[in-house]
Amino acid sequence: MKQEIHEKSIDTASQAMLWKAKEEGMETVWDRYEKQLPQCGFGQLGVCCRNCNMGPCRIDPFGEGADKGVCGATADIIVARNLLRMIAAGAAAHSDHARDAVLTFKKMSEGKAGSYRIRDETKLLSIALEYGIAVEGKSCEEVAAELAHALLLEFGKQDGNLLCTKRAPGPRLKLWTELGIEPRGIDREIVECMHRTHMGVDNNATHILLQGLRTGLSDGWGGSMIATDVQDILFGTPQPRRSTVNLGVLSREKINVIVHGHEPILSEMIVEAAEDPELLKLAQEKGAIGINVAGICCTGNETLMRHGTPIVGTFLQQELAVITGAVEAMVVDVQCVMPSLGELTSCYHTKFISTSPKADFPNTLRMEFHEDRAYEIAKEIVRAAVENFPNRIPEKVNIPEEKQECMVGFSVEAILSALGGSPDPLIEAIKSGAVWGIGAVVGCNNIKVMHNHGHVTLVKELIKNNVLVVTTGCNAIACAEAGLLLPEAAELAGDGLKTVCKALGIPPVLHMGSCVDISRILLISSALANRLGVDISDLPAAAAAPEWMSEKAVSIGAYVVSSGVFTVLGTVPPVLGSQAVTALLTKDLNNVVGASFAVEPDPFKAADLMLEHIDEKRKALGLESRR
Ligand code: NFS
Ligand code: SF4
Repeated sequence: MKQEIHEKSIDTASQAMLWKAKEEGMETVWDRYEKQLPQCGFGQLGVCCRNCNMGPCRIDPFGEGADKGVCGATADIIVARNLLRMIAAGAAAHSDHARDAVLTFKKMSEGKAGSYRIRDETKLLSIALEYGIAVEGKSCEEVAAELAHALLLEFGKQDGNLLCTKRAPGPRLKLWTELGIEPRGIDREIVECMHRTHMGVDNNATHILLQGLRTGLSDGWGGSMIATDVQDILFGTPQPRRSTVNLGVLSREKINVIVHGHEPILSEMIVEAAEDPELLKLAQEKGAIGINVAGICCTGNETLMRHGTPIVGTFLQQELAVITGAVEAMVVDVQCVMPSLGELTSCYHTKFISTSPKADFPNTLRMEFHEDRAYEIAKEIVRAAVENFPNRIPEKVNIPEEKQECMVGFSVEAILSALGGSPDPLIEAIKSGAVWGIGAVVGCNNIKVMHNHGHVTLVKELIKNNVLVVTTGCNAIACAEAGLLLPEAAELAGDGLKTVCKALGIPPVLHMGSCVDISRILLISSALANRLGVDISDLPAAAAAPEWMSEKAVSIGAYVVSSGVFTVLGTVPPVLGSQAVTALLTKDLNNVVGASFAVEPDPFKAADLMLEHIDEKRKALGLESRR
């Protein structure tokens, strides 16, 4: 199954870099995928188990070979256990990111992380109140210290439930409590997944999956939400601003520093260090006219929406950025960083700098990041990039022309303020049918899907049908590259949505941030449901992850569905080896949490499924519906 370059990505800048890679004999993720084909059928179905050393075991999907693992585990048990481990890993990634944000916040409050300060006092105070902290007569630092303490308790809590879930509408919270899936301590849920999937513990697929929902909820309404809150307090709550995206944001004359990964704790400092007069002077001495910081993946989304720092690309563009030959430093922290960057950067002048004490990669320059010396270390990193500029090899430099303008930074606060302070105008627009519904489209790129095709096609279909789209993660970057994050993109929307966007001056696709910021989507859903006096599952809303690949996406899927939102997956999760698990996820969950999953690789059909669902919900609310 050899793909031509124009079949690999819808983005012409990416295609150009794939041509360059071919000419220069560079291997990319597309080549490695081809070498993996055909991928293992047992793995695709989720029916292999390595959870103990009597295995590995696998179940024959055709019913001819083994129908049980050595211990007697059936396909249902094995598939459910594997899925639970994916959820645990995803929830762990988001929540451990949150923990580091809270620990930085704590150090800041103790005066031990001098480079950081409180940027959003209002948010600090309102969240402190939510956690039952009295704020009167206390300094911001004192409040911050108490809040940090309360937030840290959420991770290691041994009694009671998470406090963040109280933000969910009453009926939803009640349902979780009745089902026994109201999350307890965040770490506890993740540990319990690992315990339950150990050989000979939890061997009932439904029971296993309920733990999956609870763990997902501890991510969405716990870890991810805490990450968003604390990052807003420390770095500012995003407000709408303009920026540019795609490989063309790399500069020919400036030093290019890419920040890639997920945690803004470091990238915030890099953005600041890139404006340091001393480093700017050094840059000039090295023959550059400045320092250009640009992002990839979610750390990119974080600096994009808070500072307007440009974005180089989505997950599948990380290697292509290096192949431009114009990157002085690829600075990475955690998550979604391909280890292949080690070998690739060594073929160019690019310095591959790994910074997280948790994450090292082949061939990196280790420059470990610690909050107490945050700015100093960020300066050292940027200095390493600046000093690398003279090593750029002019013959190897080819930066694609493509760069696209975008409007980003729609936090819940920003959306409400665009609406004049309350969700009512949006509710009125939904009632009148001008806005037919809300579509949350999120998630990764996956090499199994033509790069950005699923994202862009699905989102275009939705806005054409007057569905207002909210987006995060790599979908947001894909939409930005396709020009969909501009008020002018309202021209591509149906008449109703077009009118609303023009009246408010907003794009039809709202960039709400990084993947942990899907918590913002939960909160806006909660606000709409509360205002309408219904549950989230009653809203004319649907979600999709057209090109998902990460375990984080599995955890996200678990909490979005548990929160009551129908979710369409564009790539097939490894569950089809169990009819019971498949039926549970795609049907039976409806009777449990009022929402379920669907799997639909064709983005047009996926849009239809979402529209159908939105129609049903409109009808149930007594609103005009089409079908
Ligand atoms: Ni989300 Fe963001 Fe992208 Fe997927 Fe990776 S960067 S945290 S996991 S690939 S959307
Ligand atoms: Fe095989 Fe059971 Fe061990 Fe899994 S836990 S490897 S199915 S024996």
